[in-house]
Amino acid sequence: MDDLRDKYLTAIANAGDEAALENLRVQAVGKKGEISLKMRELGKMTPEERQVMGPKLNALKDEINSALSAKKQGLGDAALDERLRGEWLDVTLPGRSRRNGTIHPVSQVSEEVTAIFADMGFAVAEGPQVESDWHNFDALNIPGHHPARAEMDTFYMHRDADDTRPPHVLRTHTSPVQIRSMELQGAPLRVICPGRVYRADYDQTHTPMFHQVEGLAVDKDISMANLKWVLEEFVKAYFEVDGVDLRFRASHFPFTEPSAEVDIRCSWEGGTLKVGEGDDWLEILGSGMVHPKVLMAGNIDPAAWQGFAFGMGIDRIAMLKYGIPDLRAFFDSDLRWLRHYGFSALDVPTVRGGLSR
Ligand code: 2NL
Repeated sequence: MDDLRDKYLTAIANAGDEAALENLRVQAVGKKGEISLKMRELGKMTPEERQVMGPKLNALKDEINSALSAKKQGLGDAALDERLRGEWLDVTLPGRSRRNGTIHPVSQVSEEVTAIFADMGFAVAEGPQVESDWHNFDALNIPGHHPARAEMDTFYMHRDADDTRPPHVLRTHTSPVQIRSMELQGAPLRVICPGRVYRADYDQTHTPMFHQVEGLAVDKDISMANLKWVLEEFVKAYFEVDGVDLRFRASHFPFTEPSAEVDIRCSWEGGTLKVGEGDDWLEILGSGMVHPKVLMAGNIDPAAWQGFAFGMGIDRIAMLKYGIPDLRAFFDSDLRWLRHYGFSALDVPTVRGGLSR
């Protein structure tokens, strides 16, 4: 027994790493280890022998187990010390100039759009991405049976089977934020609402999450003429051109009456977009005069106030301005793509200082 004890305690003390230690553990106290086999022999002994040998073997097993775990702890500490020596870092060194991350085109364009509309007196409003179906649909004159609800490929939140309330939705547009702005602030009002929106659609030109910016101006005597001027100013500033022709095409949205889709004059010479020249037209946004029912949903009296509203896709106008061909790459988090299409965090877009440099 003493030989056994000396043999293992010496070997444990000399074990060089955790693998060697594990081998020793198996050899000594593993299922078929030397000590375990000895313990199995207790059964063949006389009761008197067993009374002496049993406690001795148990004590030896305990002693070896504690030596094993003490050594294991020591080896672990040594390994950690070794690793920490290797990972030593001088935090007083100056920062490296090679930046990895960049500002994503979606963030850049949101900032650009915000700067342009801020310059025309629009505030930025934000709201929840999980919306009540009332704010997302009913308030916007899209009742339960309306085909627009089905067309929107809405994501519905879970409801228990015995819960009869309509389920919340992932907002399909940022319009509910404007409803909330009307409820909270009343008229007069000028806001833009940029943010994430969700529709169950995925192909070359659609992702289930994308970005939208909508604008709303409510005041006395607001007309389509005001809408046209604001949009013209926006397009010129955004595409950084001196002049641009806008074309208003009659359209239909449940939340505006009349409604118009807006195209801008452009050319695609050599595959690159030029805004303000050429004979092609490019659709960039939808707009119209706010439907009286929508003003009422926002607690604004449509007999006293009018408003215009518009909405456009941020991802889409980012692709157009910066020549980005594939929408899906927007959401791949690919650093190489970001280094190519991303922007410097230090160049903050302003109307007078320049939007993109
Ligand atoms: C599009 C068209 C549009 C609106 C959004 C809106 C919001 C309120 C009231 C009335 Cl609260 N209208 N938003 C109006 C017209 C068009 O978006 O093609 N978006 C990508």
